[in-house]
Amino acid sequence: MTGTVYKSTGSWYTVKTQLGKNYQCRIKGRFRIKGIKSTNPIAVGDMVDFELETKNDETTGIINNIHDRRNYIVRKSVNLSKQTHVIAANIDQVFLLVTIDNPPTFTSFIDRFLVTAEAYGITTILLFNKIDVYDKETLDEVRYLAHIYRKIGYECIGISAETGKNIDKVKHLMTGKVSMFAGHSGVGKSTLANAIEPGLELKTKVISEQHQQGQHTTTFAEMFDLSFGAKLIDTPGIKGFGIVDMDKEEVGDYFPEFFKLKQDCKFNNCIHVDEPKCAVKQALDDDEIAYSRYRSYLQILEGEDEHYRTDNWD
Ligand SMILES: Nc1nc2c(ncn2[C@@H]2O[C@H](COP(=O)(O)OP(=O)(O)OP(=O)(O)O)[C@@H](O)[C@H]2O)c(=O)[nH]1
Ligand SMILES: [Mg+2]
Ligand SMILES: [Zn+2]
Repeated sequence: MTGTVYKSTGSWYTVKTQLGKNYQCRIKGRFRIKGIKSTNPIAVGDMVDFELETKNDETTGIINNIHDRRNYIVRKSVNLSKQTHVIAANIDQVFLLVTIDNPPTFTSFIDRFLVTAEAYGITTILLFNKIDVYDKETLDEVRYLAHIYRKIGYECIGISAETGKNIDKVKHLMTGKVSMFAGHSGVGKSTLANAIEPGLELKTKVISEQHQQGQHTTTFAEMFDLSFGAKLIDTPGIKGFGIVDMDKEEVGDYFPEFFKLKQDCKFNNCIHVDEPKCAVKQALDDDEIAYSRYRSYLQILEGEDEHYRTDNWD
């Protein structure tokens, strides 16, 4: 039998067949995919083959093969273990939810996420959530960030999962596709999912309860079939985002606005740091490239992991 992984809790996988039947499956023995060293061999979105096994009147599945992935999103933990974890596989697009405060999302995090998505060729749309509670100054910050990222080519939408503002636009973009919701814990991923599909009733948490460290409301990634012909993967909040190993010369290719200028740099292997006649640095001087983007670029180049700067948010 063949199916798609809808949920994974570590040892059990919920696999849905094309006919819409769910099976609880396990992996037998060691299961490794060439080239990826990750803590989870199989992720939500994976296509797998499995055999049924019945014991004591209970039918479960044993996964014996995983189909090649079209793409996947990984994160590297920023703790000492440096292990990578595949968040989801075979996705069409990611909606990265960003909030300015409660919790704060810094550009270093946004940029790291975008680099990872670019590296795997996955379209990312930025959703600036909670615009219903922002004061004028905070809204200006949203506009400024949206301006920076739109100029690069990323679609940006200001939304409120609470009031429903611009939710129709998100639904429209999701139709006919597999979308993943990503972002820090507390940005409103599950609240947005509930606003889009009221029957889902996913668990969400009030902000005051969330201040205890290490608290995630959503603990496992899970895929849902929505009523308007869309698939959604809700994911647990991610904190720091370590970039999976990349060559220094490669990093700039995943900053689309740098990549466009690369051909104008004097040296074709320019990494836009100390080289003379660098088109990227020229564009930075001319305010054509945002300083925050260049700063993120240098951090990634130096291999610095992102350390999330507040203690309360996970
Ligand atoms: N004012 C306002 N609050 C929101 C909005 N969206 C979400 N919230 C609140 O933010 C809090 C966190 O929302 P969740 O949906 O649980 O956040 P999450 O991103 O799923 O968090 P994790 O599952 O921990 O990753 C809840 O109290 C929501 O009510 C919004 O648009 N406006
Ligand atoms: Mg959630
Ligand atoms: Zn250059």
